[in-house]
This record gives sequence, C-alpha cells and structure tokens, in this order.
Amino acid sequence: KTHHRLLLTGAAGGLGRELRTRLKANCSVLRLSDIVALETAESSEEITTGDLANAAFVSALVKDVDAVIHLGGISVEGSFGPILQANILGLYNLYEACRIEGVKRVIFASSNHVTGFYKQSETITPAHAPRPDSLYGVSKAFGEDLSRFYFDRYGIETVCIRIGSSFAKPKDRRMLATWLSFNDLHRLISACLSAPVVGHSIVYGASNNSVSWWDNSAVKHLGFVPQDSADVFKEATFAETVSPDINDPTAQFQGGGYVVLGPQGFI
Ligand code: NAI
Ligand code: 15L
Repeated sequence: KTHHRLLLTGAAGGLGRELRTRLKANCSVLRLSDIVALETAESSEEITTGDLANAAFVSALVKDVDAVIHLGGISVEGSFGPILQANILGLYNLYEACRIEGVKRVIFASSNHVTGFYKQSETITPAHAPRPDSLYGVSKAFGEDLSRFYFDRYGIETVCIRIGSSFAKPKDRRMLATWLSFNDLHRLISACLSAPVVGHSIVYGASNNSVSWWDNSAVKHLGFVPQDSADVFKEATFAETVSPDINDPTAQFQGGGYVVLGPQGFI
C-alpha cells in the first residue's frame, strides 16, 4: 500500500463503483464521496455525501487525506448550469481545499473531449493545444489549467488523465481506439499514485489498442503500461455495427458524437 488515506470522489458513478474495490489495494483507508448516497461503509472505508459546489463540504472532505482521485462531476455534455457548479466551481473548491489542508497530489479524471475536435486521422500528444468538442470538454480543459496553476503557484502535483472510453467493453467502432479497461484504469491510477514525481502531467487513458490517436511517449515518467486491448472485441464490434458514412462528423472527429451534440439539445 502506497498511501494511508485516499479520497475517491464520484464514488457512486460507473467508474467509482469499479474503483471502490480495486483501490483497497492502494491504501489502508478509502474515503468515498458522491452527491448521491453510497452503500454502507465496509471496514477500512469512510463515506461522506455532499455537493462539490459546496466549499465547506469539500474542505471537510479532503481533511487528512494523502491524495485525491477526483472523478466527481458531470460526465457528459449537457446544459451549462450543472457543469458550471460541479466541474468548474467544484474543481476550484477542491484545489482550494487541497491547498489549505496540505494535500499534495491529485489524480483528475479529465477527458478525451478536451481534444475532441482533432481528426481521427491525426495522432496527438498531451502537448497539442486543447480543442474541446463540448461545454463538457471545455470544463475539463478548465480543470487541466486550474490544476496547472495550483502546481506552478503552490506545488500541488496533479495528473490529468484524459480518459478515453472506460466501460466493460467498447460500445462502437470508435471505442476500439478509445477504450480503457477498468483494470488498465486502475493500473494507470496506481502508477500516478506511486510515481516519485509527477509534477503537472497530462496523459491519455487508453488500453493497448492497435488503433490509437494518442501518443503517451512524453509521459513515461508515470510508468503506465496498459495490459489490455480493445482488439479482442474488434470482430464482434464490427459484426454488431454498420460501417460509418465518411461524411458523418461523428466518424471524422476524435470526440465522436460529442462534436455534434451541442448544449442546445439539452435545454
Ligand atoms: P458518472 O456520471 O457515472 O459518475 C460521476 C459521479 O459524479 C456520479 O456518481 C455523480 O453523482 C457525481 N457528481 C455529479 N455532480 C456532482 C456534484 N455536484 N457533487 C458531487 N458529486 C457529483 O461518470 P463516470 O463514467 O463514472 O466517470 C467518472 C469521471 O471520469 C467523470 O469525471 C468523467 O467526466 C470522467 N470520464 C469518464 C469517462 C468514461 O469513459 N467513463 C471518459 C472520460 C472522462
Ligand atoms: C467521456 O468523457 C464520458 O464521460 C463517457 O461517458 C464517454 O462518452 C467517453 O467520454 C467517450 O468519449 O466515449
């Protein structure tokens, strides 16, 4: 175990539920939180319920934790109000609380939608300029910048993981390139927690997929080596889905459907 107490936000969500069991290997005490109620705490767990937009709640949340795995927030495109509260104000509250309480490392669940307007025919690195494909993607870009400021100004280290598509298996042809298995997500978080120095780093979160648009070679200091691959799902995914129209933007851009969603569809 590399840490005494870890905080996992967004613990009731899809990825939070997967990580709740896996992260027990990384720490003695796992503090779990979400805006929705979680199942009863097991031994070595602490549970707190509240809104990331509430500064007092977040301040108490990070007390005595050694590192934060921040998954909490709006995880898809939608109207701006909730994104503003959870992903922008929530992130500010988190970093202010970490500064005041002396928390030195954060793993931030960013998203591939920070760079969703690059083409699927381009290979990009974390050094490419952000090209968010949605208000959701813009909010994640804000989180990446805010965390860089807190590193440059206050020395709080952050790894921003631009997660691709982390689900039990790829749901469409695009996800054959973007898929991140739950075990590889846990491997990546473990690497981010145990690397001696991370500074402020941005890494794409994808498994070892043959088709890839992302080059992580500049972040070898994290020590992440994916073990799974979407390739094993290729045949089944092709059989279950139709060949995309080449003129369809969702088949051209890395962000897939997000590039055409638009917040207006959600109001
Ligand atoms: P999810 O939507 O299932 O989980 C997010 C959790 O955050 C939910 O349980 C929700 O109740 C909580 N939450 C929302 N607003 C909150 C607030 N104001 N205060 C406190 N908690 C709040 O999403 P999922 O798939 O588990 O993703 C986790 C994180 O990873 C998210 O930040 C998402 O943006 C990011 N991510 C996930 C990807 C994936 O493929 N699953 C891809 C890229 C990024
Ligand atoms: C994300 O950022 C979302 O949280 C997730 O639900 C998927 O849409 C994923 O990106 C993706 O790009 O497949």
